[in-house]
Amino acid sequence: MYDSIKVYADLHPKPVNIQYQYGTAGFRTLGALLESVIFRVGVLAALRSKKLDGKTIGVVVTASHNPEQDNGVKLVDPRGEMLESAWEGHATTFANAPSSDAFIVAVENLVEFAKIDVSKPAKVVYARDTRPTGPLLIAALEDGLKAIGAEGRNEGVKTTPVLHYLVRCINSKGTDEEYGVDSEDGYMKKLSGAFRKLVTGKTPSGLLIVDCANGVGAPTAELLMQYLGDSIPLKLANTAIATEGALNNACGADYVKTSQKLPPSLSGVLRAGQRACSLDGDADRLIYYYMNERNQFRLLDGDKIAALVAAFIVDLVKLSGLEDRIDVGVVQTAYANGASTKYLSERLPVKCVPTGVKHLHHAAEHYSVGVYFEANGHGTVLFSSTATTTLIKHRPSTPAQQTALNHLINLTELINQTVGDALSDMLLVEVVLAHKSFSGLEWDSLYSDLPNRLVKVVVKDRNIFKTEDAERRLVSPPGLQQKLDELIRKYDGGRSFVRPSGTEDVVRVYAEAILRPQADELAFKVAGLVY
Ligand code: NG1
Ligand code: ZN
Repeated sequence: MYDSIKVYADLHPKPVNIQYQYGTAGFRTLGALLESVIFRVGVLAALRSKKLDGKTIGVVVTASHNPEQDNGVKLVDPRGEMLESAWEGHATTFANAPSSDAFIVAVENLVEFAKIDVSKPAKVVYARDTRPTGPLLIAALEDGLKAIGAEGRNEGVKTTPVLHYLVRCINSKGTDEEYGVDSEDGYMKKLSGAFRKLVTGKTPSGLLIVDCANGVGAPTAELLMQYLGDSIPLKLANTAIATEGALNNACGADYVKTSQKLPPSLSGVLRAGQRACSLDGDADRLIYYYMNERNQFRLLDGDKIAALVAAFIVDLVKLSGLEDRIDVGVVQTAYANGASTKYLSERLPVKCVPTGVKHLHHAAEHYSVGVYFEANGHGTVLFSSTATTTLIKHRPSTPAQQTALNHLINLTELINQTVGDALSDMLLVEVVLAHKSFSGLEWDSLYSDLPNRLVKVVVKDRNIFKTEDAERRLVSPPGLQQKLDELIRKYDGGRSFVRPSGTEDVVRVYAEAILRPQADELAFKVAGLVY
């Protein structure tokens, strides 16, 4: 095994003077710099599979909302969840081994440290997004699998959540927790079947425009539409996956959330009262928006989705008579708008955790039904296995209870339990809007966002910024938090925090206040203190 790894590793040498880090979104940098990393990730994925007795591990080659020239890679654990944290460190060690010999030593160390029986089988399923560097990187990944003798299953171009779904299906096959048919079609059938049941008898609230960010969400949404038929009127926009430079360019969820603007390609297309949504480059983030009657753009972000969905589920749990047996909770990060936290806290328990989907996901697992969304549109709803069993076994005493129960059971099928999926989340939002007969305006009126500002500050060393209390307070550099507290106190409804980014070499400053100019001023003053 080691001889073969060495031969292949020499084909994919590590560039000198570059340090890689498996961060909250896996490895991510210029696609041209990732060949050696992805080769090594292939070997790592196979070792993880061997460690877990031949269970299938997933690998997705994507850089999500980043520019087209970037790329990245994430590993998926057997239940379709993100890679266990301890192995993130192993991934970083593998990626940074300076030579093929050093890489072999790293492999030997891991085998010994993690007590891996290398004679076990290894299975890896993988996919990529639409980036031009994808095919070359997939070839490097395949070399990694060949080098160690792992069985690979190439899923071609797929969204991140589809790959997570596939991993869960493959590993749960034949168990009593079977998750679904292990194909993209199987997933689309599952989603569309549950959606149709949930909207039976409801009137869809008009055409929904779906901005696909010129990425992998486009072909997937097209396939989904075939399964949805006339159950929902959808129109896809920004579907140019073959156009160079188009991916995430002036479109997509990140563009809309960050610039708080309509993608220029939709201006003149989206009419007053009409709503649209944007996916990101790997279709795991979703942002909604609409034009109000004065033709102004209004954003409906991840916090608004959480508010809409959590309140809907709480009502269904009450209506089905399961209030005492199923607890619903929401998980947010410090970036959640203060108004959303207030709205949600008045209705159900809300927990704040550090940034990054894995923290939200784990915290959501502590509830029977855990709703989590980042403000930027990453999120899903988790039903615990006890809750799912309770739903299936419950015998309601009235027809109204039965209807609510059926809706909850169908929601467990509609919502991706492994990771947030923009398309599944979109259908979820549409279900709630149809049930409540809400337009964008009514949804928006659940609460009014506090004006807020997010700025990036480039600092000499972001590692000196250390936080506590779910990243809401700084413990280092010493004395800085006290200065921030003094400043924040001067602003009506002021809230601000500073944290180092996990994906970029910057420090992020977030600020909100009752009035727009104050939120802006607070953000810039805090940035001044940080710089
Ligand atoms: P960082 O760069 O650590 O702030 C960003 C997002 C996270 C999450 C990750 C992973 C913000 C402020 N931060 O993390 O929410 O989505 O990327 O993609 O949006
Ligand atoms: Zn993404």
